[in-house]
Amino acid sequence: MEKTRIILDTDIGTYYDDAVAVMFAAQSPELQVEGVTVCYGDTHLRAQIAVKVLEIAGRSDIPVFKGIGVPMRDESLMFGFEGEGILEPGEEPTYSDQHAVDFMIETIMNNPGEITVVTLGTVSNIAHAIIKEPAVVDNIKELIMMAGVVVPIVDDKGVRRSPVEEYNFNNDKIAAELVLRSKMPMTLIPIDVTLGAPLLDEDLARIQASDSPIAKLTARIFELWPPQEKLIYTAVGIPTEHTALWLHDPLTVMHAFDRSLMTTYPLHIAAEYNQTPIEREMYLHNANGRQEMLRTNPKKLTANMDVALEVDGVAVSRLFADRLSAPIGMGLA
Ligand SMILES: [Ca+2]
Repeated sequence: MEKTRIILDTDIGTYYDDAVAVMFAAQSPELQVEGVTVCYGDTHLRAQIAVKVLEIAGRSDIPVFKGIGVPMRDESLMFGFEGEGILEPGEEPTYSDQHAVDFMIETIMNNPGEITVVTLGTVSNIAHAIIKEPAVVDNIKELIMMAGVVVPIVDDKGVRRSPVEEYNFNNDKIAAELVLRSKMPMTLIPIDVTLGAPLLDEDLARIQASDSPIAKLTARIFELWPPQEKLIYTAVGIPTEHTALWLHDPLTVMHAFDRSLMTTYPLHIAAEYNQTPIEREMYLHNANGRQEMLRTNPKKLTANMDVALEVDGVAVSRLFADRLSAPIGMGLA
């Protein structure tokens, strides 16, 4: 089997699903994970968390690279539940000395047309890679991003069930703008689609019943998460009865090797700015004192990327549980 070669770029540590997405990638025989790169905020801590997660998954062969922590403009938000349940107190795993941006450039340029970059956080690292080596745009195979909102979800009573702005693009808006304009081959997996893929109860039960170290870690993360998710939902004004164990990031990794799980359409997506209707303490105000948010509404222009619009949530949940309840080492096959 020819493996899909990926660089997995993640803000592991803040939200629960990055850690399980890294374990999912490590357990996928279809993937050759060239490296895990980390972005946004405390990238030293995130790199350490990634090393620990890969060690638990029996994949210390996958190198980890610290990347860009500071957004291109000085505004950001941070949920901050950093790696709870993953690193033991005082534990200091070590990672590569090479910078994530240099690793991305080197890997893409040495393997023209071979490397897919999958981003699960801000797109800061790939944006910096484009600035430092513009030829990555012509040499990358594909950029798959979990980011943006394309069709905000409203339920039959007219209540909003998904955010109108999305965290990953908004945590480094200038990087997002730069990447969206880059003309590289791109697929966008927006949050309105990933909200169609919750982990189903029977699949969670399979993970909880497994003795494998990744299943145990996944079960622990899923236990810690729901109260934090409720806090976040409350903060962004979404009814908390709609919370679930969303598989945003694992779903995005799946798309690197399985195109049957989501339906994609070619669309034109560009960054535009709106003032947010919701006052949020967690957002820093920009220089004008405004809470300006990046939106990604499709435009009636020539398509510049593929955008996921539908997902087979049951198949996603099943595949996720298959891999995370299995014995470790599956990805080495
Ligand atoms: Ca993430």
